[in-house]
Amino acid sequence: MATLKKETLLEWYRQMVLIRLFETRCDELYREKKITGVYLHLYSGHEAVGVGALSALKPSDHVITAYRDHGIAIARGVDPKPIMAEMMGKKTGTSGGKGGSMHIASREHNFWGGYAIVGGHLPLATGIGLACRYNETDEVVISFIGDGATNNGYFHESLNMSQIWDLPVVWIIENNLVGMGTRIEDSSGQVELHKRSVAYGMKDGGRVDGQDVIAVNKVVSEAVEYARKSGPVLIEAMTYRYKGHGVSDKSFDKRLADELKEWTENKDPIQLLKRSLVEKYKGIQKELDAIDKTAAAQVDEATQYGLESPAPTYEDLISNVYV
Ligand SMILES: Cc1ncc(C[n+]2csc(CCOP(=O)(O)OP(=O)(O)O)c2C)c(N)n1
Repeated sequence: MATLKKETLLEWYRQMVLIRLFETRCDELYREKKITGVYLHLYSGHEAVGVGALSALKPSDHVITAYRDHGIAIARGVDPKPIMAEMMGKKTGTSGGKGGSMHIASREHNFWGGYAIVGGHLPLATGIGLACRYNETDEVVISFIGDGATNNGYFHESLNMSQIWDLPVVWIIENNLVGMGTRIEDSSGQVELHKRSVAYGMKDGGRVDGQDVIAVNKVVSEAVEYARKSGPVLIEAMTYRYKGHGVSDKSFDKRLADELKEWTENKDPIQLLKRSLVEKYKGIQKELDAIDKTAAAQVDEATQYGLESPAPTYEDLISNVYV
């Protein structure tokens, strides 16, 4: 923390607060049936992983993730307005309203999505890494991976090939201890998932506290620099999701009530950073309050934008659809 600028820390705080408020609003809008669809996966609790990791990238670098993607899009700098419109299935959404919450993407930000098939985006991350090397750029790809995706065949194929070809991919496992309702110890023989790197001869980026944005940024920054020059790295960030698998999953909260209490009361990434900032900088509370207020207004604005945006027309719906 000593070597980081106050502005940097405040920017990370701002992004994390914006994500949390955005997700909380999405939860409400889903209950009001303004956002529809079978699932809506919130990033609440994971904020420090996305924000810490993506702050290590340049705009020319690449990002890809699974379906818990709204927070990643915000951390990548995508405007919350089209993200919200996408969730409401509106024409002004990031994918014209045809993708929905699991398929947020922005070409302009080299944010390649948002994928619903568990592990399905991992070969794409390898492919983007191959394109970076083939075109002789110095670009890097960050691919987020759920712990539940690490036992899917795509994980093996994608990580192995990235190592064979020394591709510039930083693989970040967001280990939130469960895949839907299955505990990591019930799905993996090796529960320290970063150790999977040994199987591929890949650089082990280790296990990082995913609730500590500063720690995440440090580990990922080193990995990004390594990946630019040398090849892939595997990192495991320990985190926790504060809501159910999707917003309609109630059983999760009941089953793990004690664990949830511990992670929300003592390991909330926003509160941890806030505490450090208040200790270090006298009188910073006013600045933090102003950031909270601006973020809340931005979420209101995004909600209004989504609600007022038109639905896609029939022509919109049949465009860019290939059979
Ligand atoms: C190939 C495939 N199998 C099963 C599913 C159903 N499914 C959706 S999410 C999920 C759990 C994934 O957990 P994890 O990768 O840990 O991500 P998290 O939800 O914890 O972020 C499963 C099994 C799916 N979408 N795709």
